[in-house]
Amino acid sequence: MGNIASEEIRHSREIDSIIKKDKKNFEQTISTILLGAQNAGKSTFMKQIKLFSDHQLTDEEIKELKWTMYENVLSSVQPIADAVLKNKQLVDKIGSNMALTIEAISIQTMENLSQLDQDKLSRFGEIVQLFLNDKFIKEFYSTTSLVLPDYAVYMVSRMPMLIFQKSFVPTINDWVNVRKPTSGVQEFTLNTADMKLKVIDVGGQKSERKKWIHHFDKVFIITFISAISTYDQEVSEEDELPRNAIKRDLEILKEVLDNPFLKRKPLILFLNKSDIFKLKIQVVPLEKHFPEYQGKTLDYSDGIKFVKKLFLDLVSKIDAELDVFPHITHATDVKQTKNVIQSTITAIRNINLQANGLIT
Ligand SMILES: Nc1nc2c(ncn2[C@@H]2O[C@H](COP(=O)(O)OP(=O)(O)OP(=O)(O)O)[C@@H](O)[C@H]2O)c(=O)[nH]1
Ligand SMILES: [Mg+2]
Repeated sequence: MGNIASEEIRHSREIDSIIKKDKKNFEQTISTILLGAQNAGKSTFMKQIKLFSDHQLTDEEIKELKWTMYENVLSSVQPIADAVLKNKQLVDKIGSNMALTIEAISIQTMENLSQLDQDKLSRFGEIVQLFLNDKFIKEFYSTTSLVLPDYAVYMVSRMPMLIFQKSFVPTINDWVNVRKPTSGVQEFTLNTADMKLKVIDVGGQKSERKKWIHHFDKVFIITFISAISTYDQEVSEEDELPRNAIKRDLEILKEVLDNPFLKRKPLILFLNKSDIFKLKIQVVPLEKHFPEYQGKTLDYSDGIKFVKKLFLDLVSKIDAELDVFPHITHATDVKQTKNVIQSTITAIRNINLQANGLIT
């Protein structure tokens, strides 16, 4: 009898100690840093993480968002306007009035826009809309090989006339689709039922990447993002020679994994912009940029498998034992990304429990 009682007490003490250890564990803040080249989608993930925790846009954010959208519209339409102005045949076709309109768009600056009163700003929106509605220009930009920013299609679809109006209130979709390069660092802590997840967002431009190391000692898990839709792009940063954007991402990832602070840190890998990849792979063969590709030509699923393998092979070459959690993502899709965030949180929780010896 006495033996059974002492056994029960011992067992109950063991459970108490696990709960206590667990509680301490859950009170911990776990940090991850979003890494990747510029334009990969890091800040978009940060926004999605905020939305995951029911973030509402503040007045300040809405105001800033409007101006970022104006900037994005301008930098989407200006390359088209400049290209039209260089095309003499097209200028003859569209007529002198429209040519003047296009010149007004071509020379516009954000500084100038910021000094306009609301009426003039709306008038500018109308001009942009006239330009976009012109049938010759529509035909031109739907067939041209001009490389426009990723957000151009979205911004053009958002009816500049509408977004330059006083009454315009940006939406959550606008928020996740705008482009504003990050400089410096932004942190956000997501409170889940049983842990705090601190997410650190940094800039991906080469000059910003030099600052990443300052945060590495706080990081528990690495999140690396690559825009896989860039498989056909040559990029040249600062004074470097141009190189394929995916190969550049692989080199950045290699540097990250080789960093002594990040040795053995688990890796979440977001192969992002899968929506653009899906459209592009139907017309731009992967083998044109990666001659070693042996999958079916113009095939989404083989293409994804190949790109994923490039990243996983690199990781296992550096550390065959490393925990890697790859996801194919479309970060501007709120619903899909919510699921990705949920499964990432579960993975991080499990890694943390394992690290604390609470599960094997
Ligand atoms: N179509 C599409 N656009 C995306 C996706 N993810 C991000 N974007 C867009 O790509 C642009 C760049 O995204 P950001 O999140 O600002 O990129 P970033 O990695 O933070 O860039 P830096 O701050 O310069 O390092 C934005 O306009 C996003 O809306 C995606 O999966 N699909
Ligand atoms: Mg950013």
